[in-house]
Amino acid sequence: MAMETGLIFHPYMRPGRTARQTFEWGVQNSVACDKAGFTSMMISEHASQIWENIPNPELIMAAAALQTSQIRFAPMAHILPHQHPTKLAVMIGWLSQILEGRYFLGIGAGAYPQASYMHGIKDAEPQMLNEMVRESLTIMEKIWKREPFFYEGKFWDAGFPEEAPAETEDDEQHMLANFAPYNGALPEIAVTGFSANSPSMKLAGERNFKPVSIFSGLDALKRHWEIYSEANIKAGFTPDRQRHAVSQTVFCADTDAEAKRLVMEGPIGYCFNKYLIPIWHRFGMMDGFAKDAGIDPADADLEFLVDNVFVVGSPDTVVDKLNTLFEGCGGWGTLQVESHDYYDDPAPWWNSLELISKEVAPRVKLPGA
Ligand code: FMN
Repeated sequence: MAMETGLIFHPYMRPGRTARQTFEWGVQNSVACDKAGFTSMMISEHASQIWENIPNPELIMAAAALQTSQIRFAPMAHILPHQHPTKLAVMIGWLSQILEGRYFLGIGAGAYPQASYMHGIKDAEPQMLNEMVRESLTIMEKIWKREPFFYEGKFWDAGFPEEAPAETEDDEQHMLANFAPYNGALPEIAVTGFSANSPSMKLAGERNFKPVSIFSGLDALKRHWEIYSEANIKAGFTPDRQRHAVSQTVFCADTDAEAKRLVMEGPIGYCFNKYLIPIWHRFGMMDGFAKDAGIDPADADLEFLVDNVFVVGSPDTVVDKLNTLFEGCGGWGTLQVESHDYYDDPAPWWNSLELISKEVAPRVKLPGA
């Protein structure tokens, strides 16, 4: 079994990109990844960030449904505290039918307090957000079952009506629409984990959902797996590292020097200097990377990240770096490549995706292999 490759599309478009450009870049990436053999594409949902400018990941998936044939899509993540669970459950069911099952569902509590604020949550306490995630899931699962209920929750009320009997033999006006996910099966659910003592990883383990982490240093990643597997075993399941997806900045070119130049001087370097390095300092992510390399987090700059944290280089170098990373943390099943804004000059990006999927992934040693 080979390591799977996925794309995660946040999409880190530089300020000034129009909605049309972002949307077009999303659909182009889905088609390119489908052709290159990527198994999944995850698309973020953000209402507040100019650099993460997709409020409705489902629109890109719907546009890509008719232009792709193999790749699976997931919102990563729908932010459950920000919407009514029935509205979301019905949309998800319909989209999974449109995609004829090439769909799984990423859920999250929300990363940015500004986005929570916009949805009426003034003090976004993690504990409350996580409770909202759990209640939303309970309601969505009931809606997908299509059995009559009425639920009065702490955050939302919702129900499913009884279908009225037919008045005459050929009467169809009483029939209820079926927006359950494709084939009536629950979609696979994936949960995003970020913090060291991740409540999301605990939820994923308890419910046997797919764990998805952002790479934020070896300790955090090892901790995610521990939290997930402990909860998973306690709930009677057998944890499978193959299901763990980890997102990482990966860029491949024909030579190491070319790859480093394209990252330092291109869209990835620009995005990190302007947006992600300050954010990583703010969210404490830099601490883990600095600890792994034995430096002061304040000294972590773009070149440090390119050389020590990102996976950048020729295919041989990228394989070596991934194998070393896997030895250090136990490995994972899907490498979720972080996408960037190569809209103006996409050729190096398409080349990188092809190399990662065709020349790197088959040579990475998987956990237990
Ligand atoms: N938060 C968002 O507001 N929108 C997103 O699209 C989003 N995507 C994420 C993707 C990944 C891979 C990860 C790891 C996190 C993402 N988040 C996103 C953050 C989550 O909403 C949430 O804040 C985080 O996973 C909480 O993790 P914790 O339970 O480990 O503290």
